[in-house]
Amino acid sequence: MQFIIKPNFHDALCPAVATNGYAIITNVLDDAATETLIQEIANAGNAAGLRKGSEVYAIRNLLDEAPGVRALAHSPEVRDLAAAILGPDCFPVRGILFDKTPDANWRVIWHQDLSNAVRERRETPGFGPWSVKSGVTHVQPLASILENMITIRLHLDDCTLENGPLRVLPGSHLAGRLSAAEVPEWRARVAEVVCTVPRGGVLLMRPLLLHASSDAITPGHRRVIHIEYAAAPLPGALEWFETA
Ligand SMILES: O=C(O)CCC(=O)C(=O)O
Repeated sequence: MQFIIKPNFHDALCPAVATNGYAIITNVLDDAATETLIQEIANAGNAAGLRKGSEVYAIRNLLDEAPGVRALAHSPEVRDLAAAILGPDCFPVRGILFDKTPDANWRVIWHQDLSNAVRERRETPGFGPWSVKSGVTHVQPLASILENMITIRLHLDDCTLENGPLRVLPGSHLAGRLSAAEVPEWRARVAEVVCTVPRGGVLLMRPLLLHASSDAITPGHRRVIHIEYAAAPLPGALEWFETA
């Protein structure tokens, strides 16, 4: 698979992620890579897609379900984006596909991403509650784990104002894990940014960044490959679900 990475992306990327909690880079995937990934996603969706009616709106455990996405997550080009933030030891720990279509349309309210996928439940101080999603154990870790992660969202379609882009509150990733009461305070204080991203582009975001998205208002796909990276093992006997 071929990718195109803009030269010198590090210059703007690191300060933007540090201050705002997110950054957008265009032209990361070329057209051929994007089409290959769309095919991979379609095949994986047939087997493992979460559906509304007949249409797939998400695929969990994406690195297992789509070998090409695992290759993408480990490719030097994409991994380098994570390494710019986390350092050279980073590795992908979870992959999810998100799509919005006319029949499988959805929204999410303001939230932080608070769950890690792990191999099995091992009680660990500061970790919990636990849940199981698509057969995989998840746990809410200490905030310090989430503060040292980065998510790379690769866009396989143009994501415009019309098809439910992610909206974010810049800087909210610096406030730790927020209580339900703190979320509306952040919304009142900080103007949201709508993250439109062209096909082939990437949105990097810290998991603790407050984000939301609305239903798509025009028909079509809004496919996003969401890959989370970490750079250190989990404490105690806990293990990331994905380690290689
Ligand atoms: O893709 C979206 O619009 C929302 C994704 C989301 O809620 C998440 O990553 O937690």
